[in-house]
Amino acid sequence: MLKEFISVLIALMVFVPISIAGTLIEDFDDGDNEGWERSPQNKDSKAFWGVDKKEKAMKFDPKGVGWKEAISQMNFVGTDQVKNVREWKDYDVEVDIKLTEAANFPGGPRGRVDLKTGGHYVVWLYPTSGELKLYKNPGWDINAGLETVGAGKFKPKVDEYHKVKLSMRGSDIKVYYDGNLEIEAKDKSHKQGTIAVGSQDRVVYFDNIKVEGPDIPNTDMSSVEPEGKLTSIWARIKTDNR
Ligand SMILES: [Ca+2]
Ligand SMILES: [Ca+2]
Repeated sequence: MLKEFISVLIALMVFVPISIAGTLIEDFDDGDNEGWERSPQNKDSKAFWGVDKKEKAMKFDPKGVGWKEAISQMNFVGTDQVKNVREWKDYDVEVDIKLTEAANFPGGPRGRVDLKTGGHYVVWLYPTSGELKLYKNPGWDINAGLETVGAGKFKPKVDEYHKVKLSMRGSDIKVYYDGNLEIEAKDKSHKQGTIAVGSQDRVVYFDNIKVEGPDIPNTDMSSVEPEGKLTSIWARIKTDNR
């Protein structure tokens, strides 16, 4: 009897937390951007999106092109292990952002991105004025009908990482900067979708992305799988013995 009770207790401890919420972590420390893809907008422009090997973070660099050709975003489109990105509904997305100058417009994180239409919520940082803005947009293009959902403040700092969190629970949308609640809003336009990072025309770094919520599978996007590790070790041994 006691044995049964203990096994039920263990089963509850193991399964209950998993059904409540999961966490996806992406710190780019493995140097790849598996699962990330550029949006259709300005996809072929010279503006750069990719993992900076030294910084071990996602980097955007406009590469000197004008903002209209540079403005773009990197979407998390998922992998074989993470297939349900289009169905993510209630979740928090937290991103470390490093500005390289106190100038507009370095962009920010996006949530509930509809990979078909491009509709989304987005936090934009305005380092020149220290404003934070929460927008909604029905498509990929920033001129497709951008609307302000909320506004707040932050203290712009360059060359160091600061946390921006976009929290979406039903129609409650909140934005935190370094853990402080800065924007509280209500909106129903976008109900589900993936995450993204976007910028307009400033060099900016995104790192330590954390997504938490009931639809999110526990995943480390930067872990080296044991199988992959073994394969590379074997390959090295072979090469060494040649
Ligand atoms: Ca990193
Ligand atoms: Ca990876």
